[in-house]
Amino acid sequence: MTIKLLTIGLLFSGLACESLSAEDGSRLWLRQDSTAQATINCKIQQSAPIEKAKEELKRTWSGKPVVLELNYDTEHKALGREGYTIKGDTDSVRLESAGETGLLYAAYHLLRLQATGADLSRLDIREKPAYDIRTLNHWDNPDGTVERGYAGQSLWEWDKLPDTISPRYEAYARANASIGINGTVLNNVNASPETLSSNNLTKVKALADVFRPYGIRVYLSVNFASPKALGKLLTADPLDKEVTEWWEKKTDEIYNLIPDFGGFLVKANSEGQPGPCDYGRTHAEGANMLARTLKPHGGIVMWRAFVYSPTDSDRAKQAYNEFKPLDGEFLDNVIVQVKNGPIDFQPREPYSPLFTAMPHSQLMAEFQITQEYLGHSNHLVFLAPMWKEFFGDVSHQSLRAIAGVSNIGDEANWCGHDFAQANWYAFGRLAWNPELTSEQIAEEWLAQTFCSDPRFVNPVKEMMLASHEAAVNYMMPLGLHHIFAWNHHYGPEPWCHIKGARPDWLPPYYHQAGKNGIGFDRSLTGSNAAAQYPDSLACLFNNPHTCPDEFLLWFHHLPWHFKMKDGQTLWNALCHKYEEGVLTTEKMQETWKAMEPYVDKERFSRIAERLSIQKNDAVWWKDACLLYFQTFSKMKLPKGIRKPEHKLKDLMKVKLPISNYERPTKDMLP
Ligand code: BDP
Repeated sequence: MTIKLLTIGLLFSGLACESLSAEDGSRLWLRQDSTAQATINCKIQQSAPIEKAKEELKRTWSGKPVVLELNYDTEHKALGREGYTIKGDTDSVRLESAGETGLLYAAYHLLRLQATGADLSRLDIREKPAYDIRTLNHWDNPDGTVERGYAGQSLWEWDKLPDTISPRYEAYARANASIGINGTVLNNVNASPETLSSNNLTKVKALADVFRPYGIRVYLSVNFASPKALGKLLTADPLDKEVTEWWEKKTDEIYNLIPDFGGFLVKANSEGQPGPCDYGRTHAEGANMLARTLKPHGGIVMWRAFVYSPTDSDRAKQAYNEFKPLDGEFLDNVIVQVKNGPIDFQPREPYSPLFTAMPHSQLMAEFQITQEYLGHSNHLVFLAPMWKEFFGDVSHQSLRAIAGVSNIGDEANWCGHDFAQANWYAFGRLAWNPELTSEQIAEEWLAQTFCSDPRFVNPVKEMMLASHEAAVNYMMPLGLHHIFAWNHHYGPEPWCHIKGARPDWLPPYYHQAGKNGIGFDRSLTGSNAAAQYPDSLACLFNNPHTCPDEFLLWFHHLPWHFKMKDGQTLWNALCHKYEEGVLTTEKMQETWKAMEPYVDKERFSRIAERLSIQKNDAVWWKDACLLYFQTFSKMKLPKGIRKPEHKLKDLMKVKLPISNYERPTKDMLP
């Protein structure tokens, strides 16, 4: 944690906007080069992370001499192997750490200060990451597709590994290290058993070798039935001796190749994946069996709590019902990985009640960086404010680690949308220090990725900070959730009905709109999911007059005429929220238009085009939802709400020809 954080006052002596040559976005936030001959003093021999630190400083640093030193005094030992100090006076800057990776992080910190135009005359910084484990989760498949990925194909060229090493692997590691990410789960949680084949493991080793100098450990998602599918055993029962032995042998094989392998991520008994419950065992029994095999090697198990099945029980309650009774049963190298909300990465969710219900277990938060439910890489939605809302409710000290589902693919600009890079960046920065503000992160990212001129940074920062609320407003305001189109989750389909489909995958299950009103009753009179929260919160959520507006329809089914806190009817409030969402996207377009002088042509027009899609989509969402809900409310659109541009019957016919790993192109959209 930052003990003394130098406020980045953005003095704007940093990167000016003078170079407006075309940019494809591939350099991310690491675009600074320096022709100055920096003096770097470092006596430490033969250390890969330190070589990288020196390389980075030589490439970019243009200030006074830098001294890098390992220091094992009490201060630095307390900061750990990844923590560091930066101290600078008029003559030199000293980077010190008790670990080699700490020095690499210190170098990136110093370069960030330079790039953002911070005052470098006196430096006195101490840093220690909030979590030891800060991972990206890639949902990448062996065939090169990326589940819920909207930036092209997977970065990993499995068919060419281990012989061909793409230069992008190192660029990826460098970008992660520059923001403190120190772990990567390479493959989809819907894991193929082939992941653990000997052939595949040699490829994983090749990647691990590239990432190691940057302080990044590799992890794998594993299929719980691997002993059957790959090992040809008759069972995958975690209490079976042969099964345990199979895992032990596999684990030994992995560690022979990759001595610093991080461990396994497991999605078990969820959405059709195999797991211990197939054999009448609990999640704890399954997780602990794997944990025991990893323990001698120093590896961990990240066991996901994303479970639900098509029962009568409210989906929002199921993970808690299944995991809470297991609190205290997990071994000490198991971390239960919980999505931020109780359902599934919706535009806004209350926090998952598991975070305050398992005091005797190690928990980690899983955020989704890729915008499955937020307009894919077509919409500009800056996610730091959403993650900060989570940290506002869940104390970051109560967590053991943090994971983010990656938005990275093989497109030149990595993330599909140039501004989606900001979400990768923000995830890393918050995983290091959850106390940073969204504003500070946006400023840093903009200054490094574009330029530090306040005439650019200030308005664009405001646009970023307003973007998440805008998306909630034009998609699912007032606590509505999961009213997306079937499967690909792009665009509205509140009417969606698919014969034979699980009800809890269909929007009407969630919005419950009818002539009597709208919303999911999770209060005492309904599913009572509110009772899974601590009493003070449950009490607040239970009463529609005290429940925060942003969660009103998450916890309550209310009549269309329900009187809101500000006196207007629920129907009117809903209409105004949708309108507000559209208005903000229009404002975003205007803001961006005025930024033309500060941005290279290539990125300027690419972003402008995406903003126009976003605005059209916002209108589509507003029209679809209001016209559809109006068939129940039978109420007029209030004053101030612009007339719909579409007809409901036309919107109900829209079917986008995309799978769950593609973003739609403009010509497909209404
Ligand atoms: C849902 C996604 C699905 C993932 C699942 C998960 O729609 O593709 O496999 O989450 O997290 O959000 O396991």
